[in-house]
Amino acid sequence: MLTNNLGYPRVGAQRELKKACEQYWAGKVSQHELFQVKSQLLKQNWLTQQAAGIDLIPSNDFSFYDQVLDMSLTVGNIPARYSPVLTQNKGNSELDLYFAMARGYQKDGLDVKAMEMTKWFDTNYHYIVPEFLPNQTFSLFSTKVFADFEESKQVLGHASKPVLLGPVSYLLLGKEKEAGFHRIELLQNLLPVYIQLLNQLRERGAVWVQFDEPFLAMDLTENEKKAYEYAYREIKRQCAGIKTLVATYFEGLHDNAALAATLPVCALHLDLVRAPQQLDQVLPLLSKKKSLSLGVVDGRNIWKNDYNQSLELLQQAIDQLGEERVMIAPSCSLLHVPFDLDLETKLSPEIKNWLAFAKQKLQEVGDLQRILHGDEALLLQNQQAAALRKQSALIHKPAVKARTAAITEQDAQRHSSFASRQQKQYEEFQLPLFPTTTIGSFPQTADIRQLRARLKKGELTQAQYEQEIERATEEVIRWQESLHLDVLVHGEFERNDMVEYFGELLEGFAFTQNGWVQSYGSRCVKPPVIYGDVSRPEAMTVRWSTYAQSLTSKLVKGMLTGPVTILQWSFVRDDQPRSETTLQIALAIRDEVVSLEESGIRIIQIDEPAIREGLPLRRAHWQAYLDWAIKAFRVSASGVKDETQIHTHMCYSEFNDIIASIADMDADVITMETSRSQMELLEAFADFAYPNEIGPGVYDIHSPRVPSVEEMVSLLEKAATLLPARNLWVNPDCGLKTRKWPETEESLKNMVQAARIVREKI
Ligand code: MET
Repeated sequence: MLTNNLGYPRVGAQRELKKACEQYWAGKVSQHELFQVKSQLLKQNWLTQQAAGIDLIPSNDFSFYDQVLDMSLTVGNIPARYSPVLTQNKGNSELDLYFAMARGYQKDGLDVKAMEMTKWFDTNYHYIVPEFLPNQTFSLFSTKVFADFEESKQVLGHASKPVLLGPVSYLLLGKEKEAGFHRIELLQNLLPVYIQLLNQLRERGAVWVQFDEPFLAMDLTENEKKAYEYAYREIKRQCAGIKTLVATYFEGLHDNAALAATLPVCALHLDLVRAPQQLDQVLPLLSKKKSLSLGVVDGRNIWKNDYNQSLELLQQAIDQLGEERVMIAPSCSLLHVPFDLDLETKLSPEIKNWLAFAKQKLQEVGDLQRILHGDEALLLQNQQAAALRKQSALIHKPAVKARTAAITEQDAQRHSSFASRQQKQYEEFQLPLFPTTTIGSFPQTADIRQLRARLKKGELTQAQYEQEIERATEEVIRWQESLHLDVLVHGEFERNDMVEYFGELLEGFAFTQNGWVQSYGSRCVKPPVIYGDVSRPEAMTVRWSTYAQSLTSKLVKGMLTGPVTILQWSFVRDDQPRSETTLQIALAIRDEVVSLEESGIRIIQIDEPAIREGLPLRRAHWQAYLDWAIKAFRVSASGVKDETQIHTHMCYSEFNDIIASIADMDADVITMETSRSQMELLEAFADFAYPNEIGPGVYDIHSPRVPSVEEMVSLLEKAATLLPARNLWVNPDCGLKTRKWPETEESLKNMVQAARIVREKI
């Protein structure tokens, strides 16, 4: 029985890679120094895995930016617009080309934008999207995979297991840049490079090679299924003597089980955390001699493994296949969990005893093997920790559980229909047609961030800090008045982050000091940990909203983060369904909404930017998710009277296929990202005859560019041809937190002007 690991976090315990890369980009360290940092990190990672007793230790799982981009460089898939980076400046290296593709390049008289980036399946990791052209050919370009393999041999004293993004998933992750073909048709052209890679790896002494094929666990067309058969048949035919392991994760194989189980490869990896029931399905289908790698340790969450459960699955496989055909592994690459729990010195010891980060998870894989070989004490220890967690008073709040159990249909329902609410709100607010507003945050400048840092260090008292935040809030209220915006916001200066801020004020959340997880490139996030029943000990935003409202006779929107977004951007409990945790958060937010209303706030926005990204990977599971997610939003929004206007905000919005559910949220107003798509999205809302009010973003806040009055007028005119004018709002795409003040002012002035013009024209 072998132990297997699919991938390891690469940014370093103290984000060493982030720092080194950023210094390299700033020209402060040389490429040689950057590679030294890489070697240092790799060495530590490999030795940690070796010490934990992992047999199949990955190499080529390291990346300076992204493993999909690495694959593009490996197979020479470099869009032509980046070639000048090497030809124009002879001093540039392959690495500079690589970073140019990842981040754009503005030097040497060149100005090329970065390649597109998007989310890696349902994680918060972002990859660089490969681009494909008809009849494109490929050739081996970057030899990083060999270099890393050689380096691992030096460190480990034996062969590591190189990890390659599999050819079918590599193609499916990309995008066609021209019409008239499907990228999967390029498989024939791509495969020779993979075969070359494998043969060279074998010559260098590789025994096992891992192909990541997450798409095998997704919905596939017939053509895509055939591509799988073809690819791995060819690999087997042309690469004798190398052991191939195909890794699937994030979902179960479902209808692809027979396909996966009979692929001509040596081993298949299954994610038994996400889909434990697939073991029953796959075992009888598995072709003779093939091994199974059982992903029993959760690579997506931070809880200690439940050894009883894992052992049951492992034993089931051993009984059928024999020990020599079973591998023990984490469910997916450990890239998605923080590095090392031992570095957390401030977590309560009770909570810490429930957790495992990457390093501890490797230990768990080793432990499971040791238990199967007779080490009973390890099992006992694990059972004790699990029992303590089950009964902990920190987790279980009977009052919270009773409250979610008692939620009624009515709790998820506003008092009256939208039409009658809309009438009442018109009369209440007397807003003009095309009312102008913003999404909530205003520039978080260095001095605002410093206030928080100084408060943390004790250089400011709480009172001094609050005074400074009040000053910033007052200034931004006066400023919005001077711009003649119709509905104001308080600016969110008191918030570090839209989830962390609420997590810190709610019960049931814990925070780490070093729990960094790579989000994209050098950017890392530190998701909060939801460990227990969630409740709201006291009001969270009332103080700031009422302060802002007290300064002005204009309406100030209250500003909250919605339950689904808080869930999505945290590590969540594994001891109850996600839907239950979301409902608990929904009740806490509902209480906040009611408190805001009671304190005189008449418009309240509940942001749900993450609703779309929470969608399950398989379409068959969408509806079940949407049912509870939309319900949670409605519970959070429905405690108020008809006259109180509920807004929601969404970005990254590809809503076409879930528009009925968006409508079902029944927010009085939805604001969203549309400007980059020239209001295309609105067409879907129009086709659906979406009844409630909408604020389609009229300009893109992701760039410092100031939009002209004319372009916003024309977007609004287009919107007014699609939806009734009386239902339209005017606002930017998203919050303005990352912008600077001068461009924000220019842009909003133009936006207000555009609204005026459109009001007169219509
Ligand atoms: N209210 C939030 C803001 O303006 C919404 C952000 S959505 C990613 O920053």
